[in-house]
Amino acid sequence: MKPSTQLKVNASTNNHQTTTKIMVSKIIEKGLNSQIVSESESSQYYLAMASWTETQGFNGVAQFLYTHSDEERIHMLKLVKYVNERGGHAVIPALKAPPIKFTSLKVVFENLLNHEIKVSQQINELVEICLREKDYTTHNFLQWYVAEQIEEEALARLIMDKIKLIGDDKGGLYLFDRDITGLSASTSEGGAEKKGGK
Ligand code: OFO
Repeated sequence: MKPSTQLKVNASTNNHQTTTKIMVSKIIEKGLNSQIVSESESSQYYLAMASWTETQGFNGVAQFLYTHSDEERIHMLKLVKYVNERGGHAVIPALKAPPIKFTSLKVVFENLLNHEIKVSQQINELVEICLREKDYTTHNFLQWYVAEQIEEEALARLIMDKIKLIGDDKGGLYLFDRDITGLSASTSEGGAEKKGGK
C-alpha cells in the first residue's frame, strides 16, 4: 500500500473531532504476523533446548536458554503490540512441536546459531518489504530487531567457538556450564536491550 492510501480518517460524531490514524498495510501486517510466528517458534525451540540441557545436568546452560526463551517471547509480544497499535490484527499462531532431544551440547548451539541466522534473514526481508512499501515507521520499528539479531548471532558464534575449543574435555564443559550465564549478561549489556528496546 502506498503512503497516500495508508491514511485512514475516522470522524467522531460525538465530539465533532477528526482523528487521523496511520494504518499498517496488509502486506506489512502479513510480514509482521509471520515474524510473530518466528519469534514464538524461537521461544519454544530454546525452551526445548533448556529442558533437555537441564536433564543432562548442564544447569548453567539451561538457565541461559530459559532466559533466551523468555527474551524471544518478549520479542514476539513487542510485535503483537505494534501490529495492533497500528490498526492491524496480530494473530497468535499454533506452533509446531520443537525437538525433544539433542545429541550433544555442540548440536544444541549449532542449531541455535543456524536458527538465529535464519531469523536475521527474515528480519532483513521484512526490512526490505518496508522500504518497497515506503512504510518508514515500521522500518524504524524493525531497526531494534536488526540490532538484536547482530548481538544474538555474535553471541551464538562466540559460544560455538568456545565449544569447539573445549571439545570433549569434561572439565572444560563443567567450566563452560558454570560461566555461560555471565557470558549472556555481559553481552546483552552492549546489545539492543540497552538501547531501551524492552
Ligand atoms: Fe528474537 O531475537 Fe533472535 O531470534
